[in-house]
Amino acid sequence: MTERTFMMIKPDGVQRGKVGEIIRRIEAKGYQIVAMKLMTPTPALLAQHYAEHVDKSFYPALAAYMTSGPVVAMVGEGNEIITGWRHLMGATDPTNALPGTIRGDLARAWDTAAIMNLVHGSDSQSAAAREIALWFD
Ligand code: RTP
Ligand code: MG
Repeated sequence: MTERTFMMIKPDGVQRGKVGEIIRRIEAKGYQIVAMKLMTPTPALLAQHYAEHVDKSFYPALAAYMTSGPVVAMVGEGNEIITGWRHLMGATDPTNALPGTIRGDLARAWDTAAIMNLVHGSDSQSAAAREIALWFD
């Protein structure tokens, strides 16, 4: 089923020059990028985006990481893209992310307060709809 998801290259991906490599992998899979912009998230936007995490102990570190510089916000479209993009990203913790995934191949498995893992993808259809509406007009 063709669907849309919200995809993001996080600040470490932009700062470390991984934008081209990550977009290459998205396009190699056959997914279409139907919207894209470079922007630095405000703390308010980030708190809405990560509403499920705002009360967690790691949230201050996550907010500092995610507002540290520009991100690439994208809407992707393709068959089963919500699940497929999560597979392309790999596991949340780069230590556990398998080789062949973006996080497994490119993220640094450093011990930092926030897990810096290059990319984000919506985890359900309801999250995708909510996040696309939040990040794009
Ligand atoms: P995302 O939402 O960014 O696509 O990542 P995810 O679903 O794989 O992971 P999630 O559990 O939603 O966590 C969101 C982001 O918060 C950071 N995090 N840090 N220090 C920690 O224990 C910790 N746990 C999560 C990561 O950047 C993670 O991607
Ligand atoms: Mg998540």
